[in-house]
Amino acid sequence: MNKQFAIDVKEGLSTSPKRLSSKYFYDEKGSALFSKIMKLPEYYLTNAEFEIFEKKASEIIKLLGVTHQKSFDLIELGAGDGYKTIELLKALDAHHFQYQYTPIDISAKALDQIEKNIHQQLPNKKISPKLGDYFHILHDLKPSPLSKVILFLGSNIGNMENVEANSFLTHLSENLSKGDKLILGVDLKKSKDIVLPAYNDSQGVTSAFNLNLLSRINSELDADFNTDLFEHTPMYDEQEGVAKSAIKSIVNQEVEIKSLDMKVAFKKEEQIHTEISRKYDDIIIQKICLNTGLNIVGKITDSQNYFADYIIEKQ
Ligand code: AVI
Repeated sequence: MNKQFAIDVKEGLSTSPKRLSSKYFYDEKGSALFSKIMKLPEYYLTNAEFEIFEKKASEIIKLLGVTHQKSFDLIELGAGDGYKTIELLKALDAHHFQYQYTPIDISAKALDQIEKNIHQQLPNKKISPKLGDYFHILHDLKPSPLSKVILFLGSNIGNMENVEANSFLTHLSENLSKGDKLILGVDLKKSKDIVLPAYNDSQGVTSAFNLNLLSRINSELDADFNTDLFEHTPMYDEQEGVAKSAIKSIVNQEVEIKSLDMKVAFKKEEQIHTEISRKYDDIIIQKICLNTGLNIVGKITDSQNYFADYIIEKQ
């Protein structure tokens, strides 16, 4: 049993309002559902960022300030299947840059997938995937004499509150040296008509992704959630620029979680908050970079201005 999961579920379902962390979405089934989400027509984020890497890789490379004389480390945090990054690798190779690509992920399956994808598209490319915690690995890589370019794409930072994002960037910055760069991919603030469907798709994949958290509690903590009695509830606060997902109980009910020796009562309409997906503008990016030792040096957007990759430098 995952001890931290048990502790967090117990705490999250004992407080009011109830909450469960989105970091627990990604068990095997959840990761497969997220891969499906990224291919949904409503989930514009992936295509928008792909377009940036496909069409504007040269601009990105210019802002990175890398030179042909010196090799560098290209390190990706939470690499997934590498779909977007491969476009950057192709551009770097086409311009004969020397670099070592290190994707880091906590999932061995994701790293296998990225190796396969790179092997298919760039058969001569040698990569050095690392399995584990981002910061442990970055700490180990810090002594390398090569300069670093870190990739943190897909608006993954948007699943953190601003304060949390600020400490994440502080921690990241501590593991970098002067002049190292970060490419931070973020979803931009935009109208509800575009954002909300991305979190409420017509095929119900996002709903299954959210409700899978209850199935995970059932299987890992011996609980009896009936997922038919709960509903995926997405919201988007346009003013704040935050999409929020919750799971709503559709009846008054009680759920037993045997491993936690706990019974949880739900009122009809009561919600469990599961995820925030923040959308950004320049002001919020500046705010989360404040006092981190990181400076924004550039911003590249897609043609519809849906998504941005900020180029950020360690001072
Ligand atoms: C991983 N993360 C950036 C996704 C997002 O858009 O917040 C997770 C997700 N949740 C629902 N759909 C996708």
